Amino acid sequence: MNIGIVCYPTYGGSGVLATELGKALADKGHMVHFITYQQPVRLNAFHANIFYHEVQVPTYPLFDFPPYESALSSTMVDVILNQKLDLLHVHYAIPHASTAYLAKQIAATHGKRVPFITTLHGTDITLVGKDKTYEPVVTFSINESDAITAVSNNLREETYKSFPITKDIEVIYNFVDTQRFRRRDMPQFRKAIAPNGEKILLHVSNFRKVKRVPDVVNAFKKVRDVMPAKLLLVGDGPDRPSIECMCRSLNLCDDVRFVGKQEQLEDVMSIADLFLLPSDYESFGLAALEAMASHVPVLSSNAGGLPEINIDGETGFTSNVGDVDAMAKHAIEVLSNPALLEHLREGAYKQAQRFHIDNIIPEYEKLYERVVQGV
Ligand code: GMT
Repeated sequence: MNIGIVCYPTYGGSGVLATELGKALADKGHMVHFITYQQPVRLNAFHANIFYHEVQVPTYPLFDFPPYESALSSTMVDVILNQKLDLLHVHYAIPHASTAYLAKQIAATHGKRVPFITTLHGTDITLVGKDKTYEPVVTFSINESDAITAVSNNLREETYKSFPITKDIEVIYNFVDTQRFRRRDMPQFRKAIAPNGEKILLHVSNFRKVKRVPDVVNAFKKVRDVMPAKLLLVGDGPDRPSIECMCRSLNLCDDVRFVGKQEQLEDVMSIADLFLLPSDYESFGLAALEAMASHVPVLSSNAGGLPEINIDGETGFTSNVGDVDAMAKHAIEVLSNPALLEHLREGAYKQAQRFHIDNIIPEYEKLYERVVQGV
C-alpha cells in the first residue's frame, strides 16, 4: 500500500510511535510517505520504502500567524495525487484530523478517493482538544475520519466522555520494538553513572506539568536518604529549569544527572533499575513500555491508561497521583529486595511482549485494508 503518515516530528510519544509504525510498515514492503514540517527524530536512516515530504510554510509580513494548516493540507493533496496514496494515517487530532479532512475533500475534486484514519494519542483529547477554542473542529474532524483509533481503553472512554463522537473508536495499543529495546550489559556506562554500585532510577519525559517531575525528585530524595542511589533525568521541556533549582535546594546535585534529549534511549534503559512515571495523566506511557521491554520495573501513578500497561505487583507498582510517599516506599521495598526486583523485572519483560511490534502492526494493516475497501 501507499500510506501517508502525518505526525509531530518531535520527541513526543505520538511522533515516536508514528515514526516507528512507518518504519515497520516499510519493512513489510509498504511505501510510506511522512508528511511533516521537519524530519521526524526517529527517522534517522535511509530506507528504500520511506519518503519524506517537508511541509514548507511561506511567511508574509501580513501573517502574524503563518497558516501552517493550509500549507499542511496542500502538501497532503500534493502527496496524495502524485504518490497515489491509498490512505492517510494522521497521529494526534489537532490539527492533523481537520487538515486530513480538507485534503480528502480537495483530492475528491481531482477524482481521487483517499480515506483517512485518525489515531488519538492523549493530550489531543484530554488537554488541548477539550479547550473550547478547538473542540468543535476536533469533534467534527474525528467524526469525519474513516476510522478512529485510540492507544488505550482509557483514552477511548475519555474521548467518548469529552466529545459527542458518533463513530466507533477502536483501541490499538502502542507497541515496542523489542529488538531495539532489550537489556544489554553496559558495565562501563553503568559505572560512569553509578561508580560505587548505587541503584539507578530513571525518568524520561518532555518535562511538562502533566508529568509531575517534582514528584520524581521528591520520591528520589526519600530513596537516597536510605540507600545510595542516582537519578537519571532524560528529556527536556518547560519545567526543567525549575527542576534544576529544586535539585540544588534539596542538595541533590551530586546524585541527579540531567542528560537532555537522548536518541540512544535503549542504552539508558539498559542501565536503569527502576523507571518512575508519576504523571497526572498518561493515555498509555510509551516510555514506560520501552523501560519494561528493557527489564526495568515501573513505578507509576494509576492515572489514565497506565494501569492497562503497568500491572500493580507484577510489572512494578502503581499509586495515586501525587502520593510521593507511596512511590518512594515502593522504590525502597523493590530496591532492597533482590527477589522482588527480579520478579518485577521478569513481569515487566513478559508484559512488554504483549505489546510486541509484531503483534500490533498487523492490527493496523487489517484496519488499513478495511478502510481502503470502504468497509
Ligand atoms: O506525553 C506527552 O506529553 C506527549 C504525548 C504526545 O502526544 O506525543 O504523548 C501521548 O502519546 C503517547 C503515544 O501514544 C502516549 O504514550 C502518552 O501517554 C501520551 N501522553 C499523555 O497522555 C499525557
